[in-house]
Amino acid sequence: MTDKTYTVEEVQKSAPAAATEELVKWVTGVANITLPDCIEWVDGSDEEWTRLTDKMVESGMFTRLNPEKRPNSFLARSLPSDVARVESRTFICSEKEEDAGPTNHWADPKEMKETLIGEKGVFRGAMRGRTMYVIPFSMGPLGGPISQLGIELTDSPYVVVNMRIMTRMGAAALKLIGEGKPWVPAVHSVGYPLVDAAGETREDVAWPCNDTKYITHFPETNEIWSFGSGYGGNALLGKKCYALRIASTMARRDGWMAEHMLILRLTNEQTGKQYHVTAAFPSACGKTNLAMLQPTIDGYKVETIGDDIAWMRPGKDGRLRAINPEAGFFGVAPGTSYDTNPMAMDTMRSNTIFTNVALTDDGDVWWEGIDGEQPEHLIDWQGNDFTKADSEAGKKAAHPNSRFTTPASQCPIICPDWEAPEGVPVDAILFGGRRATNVPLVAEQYTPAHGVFIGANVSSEVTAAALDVKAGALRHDPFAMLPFCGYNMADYWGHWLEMQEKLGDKFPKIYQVNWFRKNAEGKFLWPGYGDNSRVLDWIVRRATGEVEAVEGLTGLYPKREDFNLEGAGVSEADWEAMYTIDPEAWEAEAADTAEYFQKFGDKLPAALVEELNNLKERIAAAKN
Ligand code: SAT
Ligand code: MN
Repeated sequence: MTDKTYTVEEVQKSAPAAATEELVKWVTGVANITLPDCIEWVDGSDEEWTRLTDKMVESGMFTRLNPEKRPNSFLARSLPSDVARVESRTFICSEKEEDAGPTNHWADPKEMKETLIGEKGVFRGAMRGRTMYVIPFSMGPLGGPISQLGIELTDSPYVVVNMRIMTRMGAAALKLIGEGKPWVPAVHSVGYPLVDAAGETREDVAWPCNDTKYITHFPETNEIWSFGSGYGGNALLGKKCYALRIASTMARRDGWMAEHMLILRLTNEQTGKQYHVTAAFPSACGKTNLAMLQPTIDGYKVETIGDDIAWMRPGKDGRLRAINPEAGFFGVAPGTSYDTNPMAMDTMRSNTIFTNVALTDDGDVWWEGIDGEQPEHLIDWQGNDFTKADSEAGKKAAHPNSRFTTPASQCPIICPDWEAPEGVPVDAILFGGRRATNVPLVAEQYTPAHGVFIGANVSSEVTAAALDVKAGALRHDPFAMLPFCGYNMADYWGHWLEMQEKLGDKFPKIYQVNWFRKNAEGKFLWPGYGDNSRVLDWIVRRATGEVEAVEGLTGLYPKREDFNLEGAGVSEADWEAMYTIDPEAWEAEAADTAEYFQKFGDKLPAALVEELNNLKERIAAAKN
């Protein structure tokens, strides 16, 4: 058979008037590699959403949820081989290997391009029999000074409708591109063509994907090419691929920061004073819950700005200003309930896409940890009958990394300024991970460089958010950016130190937090969730100079009498246990840090070596 080939003139005719010649040429080029049946330029309209979701219900990719319970909402079930990010298949293709650094998988850009789009490249004919969608999108409020544009080409309608929730997608973004604003090209294919090179056809499946996967980034040319997966961060290329990996390299070049952080506003209801806090935690460690926190102590109000990514730039006043580049939340479903995160539950009442959760007999969603009794009968995330006996046998009805994609604008406590193009001024930065031992509830930096040391030292017990990393094991996840930093991690630490230097005392103070410490019986010492407001309260009172801190081994600790534990159900013994800092255990931590730092050779900033020495000195003093 002879494949359809596209001419620039033909593609131009199908394109909206705003499409530039450069864009049309690029689209034509990719179409002539991937060979789709047709090209569709998406506009982000309601009509388009309805048409695509109807089509997916018809094809079996989507199950429409009961409109009386969950209006305009859908369930998708992926294959067990495609349920999360695949870190081992994620590549940074910089010219020099050392620019990807020891924490990334590096590939030579020329060789990778050959693998992707060479004569035998995986993208060759990858879209045969499918529609190629052209998705113009903005990360951040349209036209804002911190925002950036992109175009994703994809053969997945699932990606289109998810991108509509997660980004500002469609005609308005294309208009800005048409006006000559720079944009990042991103190409995605599920890698499941419906026609082969010989013209043989095959039926589509509910979740097309490919066992071969490549999630690739070319930081020098700002390109993204992703093949073989339809899931989350592998496929919604505005998110981790662009807003973190590519953006982190752009940010280093241009003097800003792209971070794996939530953003919230905390208002003191007595004084009316507002504080903005950003916080980095590894995937599936509770960023969404903290972003939507319902304080258990009086006097504070929390409003949500973002739950996953923060782009931060120095403002005219010299302070760091943050925007959420996303427009939706792609949150972990299991464990989310009216008890743990009522605001997330209310956000997803309608217009939401659920992936890999369970289905109830009345057409609603269910997952482990949701409110109420487990129904007698469910359909699990793989489409099988599921009863309480299955739960008792240890099976899960929802996949541990099952997700909701839901519009941020529907969050009842979304901050009125969440779309302020110039962002909000950041007052404090938190770093945390899941640590059963050693790390106390909250510690403040001694100095800005010590703050960077705190970030560089984040370790966390691995969650289900990555497919190919053993869950439960402790791993270093500096700044919660291990899977997301697009360049050498040691250079990234250097960039933080430079930004601190540039902003001087306007740079926000850094705090280490840990909600996950356990006692000897394996029980969590800290209630977490709404009670994390107590930690924010202490941080704010530090900022106003109202309370002093005590010098501890890993940072500045709260004085017990300054910390509001009233009604928290935390005993004095629990508090003691959270602040038991064993110098021997920290000696082992410091030795481990020293070994980890060695990976980075002479790129490791001297300031971090000094901070490690300072820690060792504090340990030695504590042992005496
Ligand atoms: O990368 S995803 O967007 O799939 C989710 C995450 O790991 O935070
Ligand atoms: Mn994340």
